[in-house]
Amino acid sequence: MALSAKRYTITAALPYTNGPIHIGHLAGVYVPADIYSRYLRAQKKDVAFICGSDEHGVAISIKAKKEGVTPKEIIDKYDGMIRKSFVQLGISFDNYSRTSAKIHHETASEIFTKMNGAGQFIEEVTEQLYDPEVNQYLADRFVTGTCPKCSHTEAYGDQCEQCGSSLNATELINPKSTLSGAEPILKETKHWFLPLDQYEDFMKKWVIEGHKDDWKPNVYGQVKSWVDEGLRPRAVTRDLDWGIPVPAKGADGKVLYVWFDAPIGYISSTKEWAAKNNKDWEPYWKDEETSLVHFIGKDNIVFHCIIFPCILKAAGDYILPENVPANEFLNLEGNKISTSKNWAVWLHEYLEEFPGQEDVLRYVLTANSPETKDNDFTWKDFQARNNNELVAIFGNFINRVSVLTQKYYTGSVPARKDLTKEDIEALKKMKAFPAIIGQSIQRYRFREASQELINLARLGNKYLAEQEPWKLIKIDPIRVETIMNIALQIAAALATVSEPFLPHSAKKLRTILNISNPTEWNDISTSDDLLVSGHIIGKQELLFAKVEDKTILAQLNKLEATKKKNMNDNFELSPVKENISFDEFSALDLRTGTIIAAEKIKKTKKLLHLKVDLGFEIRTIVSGIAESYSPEEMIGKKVTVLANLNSRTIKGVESQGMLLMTENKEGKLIVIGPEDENMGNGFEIN
Ligand code: B3M
Ligand code: ZN
Repeated sequence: MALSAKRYTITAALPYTNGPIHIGHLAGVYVPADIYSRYLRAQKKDVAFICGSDEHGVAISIKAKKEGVTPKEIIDKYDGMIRKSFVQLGISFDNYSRTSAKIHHETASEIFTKMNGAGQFIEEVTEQLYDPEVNQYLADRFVTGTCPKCSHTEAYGDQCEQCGSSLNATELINPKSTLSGAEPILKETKHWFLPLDQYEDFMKKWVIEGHKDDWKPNVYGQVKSWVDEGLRPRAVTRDLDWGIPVPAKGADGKVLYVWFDAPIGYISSTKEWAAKNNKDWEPYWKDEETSLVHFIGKDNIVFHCIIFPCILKAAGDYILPENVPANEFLNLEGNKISTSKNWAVWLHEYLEEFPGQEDVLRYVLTANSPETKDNDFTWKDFQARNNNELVAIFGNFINRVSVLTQKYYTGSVPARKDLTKEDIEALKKMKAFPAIIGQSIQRYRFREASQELINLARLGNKYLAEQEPWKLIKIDPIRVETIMNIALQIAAALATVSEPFLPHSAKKLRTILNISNPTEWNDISTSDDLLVSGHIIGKQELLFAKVEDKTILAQLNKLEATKKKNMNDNFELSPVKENISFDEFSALDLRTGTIIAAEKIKKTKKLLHLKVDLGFEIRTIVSGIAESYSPEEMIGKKVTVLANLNSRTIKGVESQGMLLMTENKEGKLIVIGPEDENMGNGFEIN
């Protein structure tokens, strides 16, 4: 694989401005896209790295409704937040625009108008889902129902997030309005449809035959299965009040479907960038010698590999993506990341809580990237990767080199003398790394690339450990000059090749080594001196800091608190039962008690055989709580007992009463007893 294109248009999925960025977004899209773009720049390529906020669509309307504010307020808030956090993390977009920008409305309208004029849509009145309670058509996220493909019960009107299928709202089984909960009715309305069925041959040729070997199997496989199933026309307009008005006759009150306008946002953002930089945007989208690459998450595959390419093709002289290296999903501590459940590590919070450790997150998300399968982010792994890899390998090597250079030569790079076999070998290996890392990046294997980066630091550590300059310094100081010179070359190579992955640390490393013009990536393999002898390195400082246990614990506690909150927030309480008389209540004899013995009833899963001290007597109670409490946990517990319940024989044991209990959202039974530990037994509750 060679980087032979004349220029590169790299896009990263436009984030919806209905919430902040989390680690799932970063691992799936922005970190790999940034590594790729930074690497291309290091190769002296002409790159436009393009992104922006996706500000239309139902996701935004829903958020605004929920918070009782206007969509504009929502998009302004999150657009500001997202931009700032991307900058802090070092995501090096050449341009970050927004789809509410004038240039985008114009560009999307122009493309629609051109396609419409060329007869590329089918205008048709069809029956669509309609919410009779709020008088609104339902599409996309305004409606959920059961997916006809995989039976997931919460599929959206345009897509099922479980199986990735793209859907028309009318295909949902048991549809339900997310606005009112109402069952939608069907109502006629006119829409503009993109006849995807007419693009089947194009898709077969372009992707199924053309990208069989160079697209990731997960991406290729998804596209192939859709094309094999047969493509159906898809509406590209909606009856909504938030979006880009449809520029056509008879389209009052209609807007463009968000997935029609959003990908065009890449083009508008490129235009905005070109205008700011006195460039021509067109070659970045129209010249065959441009390589267009879309970085996205797997839920966006259909839009970037089928719908948008068909739009580009229909719109005329546009190029098609050369690759769409979509990632799988990242989970968090074993559970699916969820914005609505606040189950996420939010970028803006991370940046606040881990100042100066931006690169740690970049590194962990790369080293554990969901490239070929879903992956799990855990705080323990975060700590381990930082402490065992960044600190113990990379940081440790740099620290040894800079401390010893200061100590032996007051910071001046010593000259190499005669080289041993080991020296030659170390230099040779070092020179091979830029190409090895580059190859992995070019193949979109960012995890592998990040491990090769650490391997380069490992090489340096191993070399020092074997040569032991700290032992030789007294016996053979001349030899030590050569050793330290070679170690310094490796450190300088790291300053160059770490840049795409760890831009903040690469900068710091350049300060530590006092280099303003690091050796170019491609020159490392042929350069003999990345640092010339006599060069004075900078002040020693630590490149990476250890992450302590208490920091990890704090994060885990935060997640635990979220779990608790969700449990109580989302609990559906049962309706109140019919009233009873006071006499009926008084008829219940409730007593305080203490469990004095507990054991499992054999051959049952749920039952415990309990002995309860009621003060005036000891009762036997059989209780179905074995899946929630172990016998050991029960012994000594204060409980409330219904003491005048007819006895029942369960599994051969006579049960003489019942314990009061409730059940939490996860189905765990919770024993209800007197709060006071010193409460005596047998006291009546009334
Ligand atoms: N806003 C994606 C999403 O977060 C969507 C991407 C648009 S890319 C043109 O699923
Ligand atoms: Zn599905």
